[in-house]
Amino acid sequence: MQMTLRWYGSRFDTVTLKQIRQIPGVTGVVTTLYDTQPGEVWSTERIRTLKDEVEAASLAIAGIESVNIHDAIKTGSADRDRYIDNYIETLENLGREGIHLVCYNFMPVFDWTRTELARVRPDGSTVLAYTQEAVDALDPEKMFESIAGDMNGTVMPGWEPERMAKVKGLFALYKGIDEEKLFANLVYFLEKIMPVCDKYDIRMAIHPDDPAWSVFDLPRIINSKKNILRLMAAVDNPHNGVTFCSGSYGTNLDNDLPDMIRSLKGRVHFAHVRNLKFITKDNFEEAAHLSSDGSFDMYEIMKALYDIGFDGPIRPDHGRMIWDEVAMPGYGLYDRALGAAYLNGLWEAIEKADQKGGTRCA
Ligand SMILES: [Mn+2]
Repeated sequence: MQMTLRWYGSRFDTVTLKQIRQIPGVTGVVTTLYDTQPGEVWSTERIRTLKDEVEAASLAIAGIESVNIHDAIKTGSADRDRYIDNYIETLENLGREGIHLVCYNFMPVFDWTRTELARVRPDGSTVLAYTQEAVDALDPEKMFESIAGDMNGTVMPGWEPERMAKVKGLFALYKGIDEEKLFANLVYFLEKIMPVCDKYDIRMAIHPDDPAWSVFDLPRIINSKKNILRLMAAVDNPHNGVTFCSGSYGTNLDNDLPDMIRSLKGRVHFAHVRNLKFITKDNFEEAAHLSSDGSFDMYEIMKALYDIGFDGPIRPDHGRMIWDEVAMPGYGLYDRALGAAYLNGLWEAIEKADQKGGTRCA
């Protein structure tokens, strides 16, 4: 595996490439052209500039998170092929620049949902949190306003103010799109892009829905073992793979994370590894990566990744806000650096135990 950090680009991120380079064991970033709109073609020139900047800091671009999907593709509207053609052009431009991993999601309207961005934990750190009760009490159109005050002046992915200004229209767009239609639109999209992925060896890695159930009656399809395996079978090409995000699949306690990883052998192209602390099954908050700080056994998650021979990029996911850092919620430097160091430690121990005579039990 390759340890990485997500980086939003020098114009948007409070964390610098120089800082990332100094986290032990981190050799790359997963990044994006944060100011492009879904549906826009990424030019070779801009990709190259981004790559040069990352490489000048002695890091590599391990993948793109994300190339976002236009709503026309998700809703299957009459003009979707035009946006798919643009997506293909972006993939070609990325492939020619030697970038072989693209993370994306297929969630309608909201990329991810949290009801608090700065819940205080017993140790005084602040974290993102979710309660179903708060979602049920909320008018979805007011979702953005309810959390915007806690974004520390940053623009959070999927919650861009321009997009949120159109929330009412977005809900109208998805009227009549149920889970089966959304799934069919996803399969249509993947079938169209697989030839270019085959040509340039681009691994597409779908990010799960977060939380892993329907919110505001919007359809959700990438949320369980059954559903993700259905997608893998529907487009049975190794370039159709997943971002295994423990914190997203893990929102549903029915998801057995190590078992899911093992069932996805060969299709896990990217891993987001983080911990959650459950108060009740509908009320959870993000925790430090350390197993004992949350509800997940992080060793078992890393062990499962090791056992399936995972060799892609991995990153610590959201971090707590600690040590008075002011950054995008979830994306500060300090706690993610601690997370990377901890995950690296788990991996080293698993690897050495295996080399000393243990066996891989894939
Ligand atoms: Mn994730």
